[in-house]
Amino acid sequence: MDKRTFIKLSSVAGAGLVATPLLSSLIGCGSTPQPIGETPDPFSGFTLPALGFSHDALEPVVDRMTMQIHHEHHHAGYVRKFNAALDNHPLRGRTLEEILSAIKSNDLALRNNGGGHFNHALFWNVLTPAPGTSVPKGVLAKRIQSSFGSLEALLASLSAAAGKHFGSGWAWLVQDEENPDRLFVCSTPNQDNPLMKGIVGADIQGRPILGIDIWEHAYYLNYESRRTDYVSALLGRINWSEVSRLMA
Ligand code: MN3
Repeated sequence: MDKRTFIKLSSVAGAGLVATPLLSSLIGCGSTPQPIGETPDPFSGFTLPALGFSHDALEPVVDRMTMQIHHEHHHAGYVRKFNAALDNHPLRGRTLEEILSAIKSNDLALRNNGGGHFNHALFWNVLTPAPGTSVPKGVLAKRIQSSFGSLEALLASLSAAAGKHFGSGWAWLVQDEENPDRLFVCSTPNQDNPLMKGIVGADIQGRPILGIDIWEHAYYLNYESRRTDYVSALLGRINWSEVSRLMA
């Protein structure tokens, strides 16, 4: 897989944008048969990506039931409603990243459900069941060093952003698009993310490379109101090679 990450892959695979029958069949989301005489529509909808691990693989950090509900109900619901919102929408047929960067703030169905799909797909990918086996390396390690001073400082910054965020949302590690060497931490409400140019402030726009779900549904069964405990446990299960791959 090249460095352009799962985002690109999941955009293509999820959107079913690729019109060639070979790739469509390979990625398992080819176009549905069209009645003769109608223009074929290659868009067949975004799909729920599989988890790369079993529901209990992150225990005790994330319990099996939370993981199952989160993936099969919450994330699946975002995908379903996102596809419904794209029906007859001018952005239908565009890639996921294109859609997110073009969403208008008052287009709540697309904003909430498109964001929900992207954010969760990224979230599953940057988690690993194996604690302590992955550390930032290479260019990512250098960028963390130059942007934060140390990995510990980055993790403290993520914990602080997650801890002080009011209500539901996400804490992010973001790559600055103008200066790719610069990484920064921020948080966004609900299912917004730093790709949403028409919605988030210019100071937090960029490429999200690590996201922490701080909705209560992500941790409440196990941690109740102890969000900080959840975040610090989760930060021990980050798949840094995936974070590195997500960089532009
Ligand atoms: Mn969630």
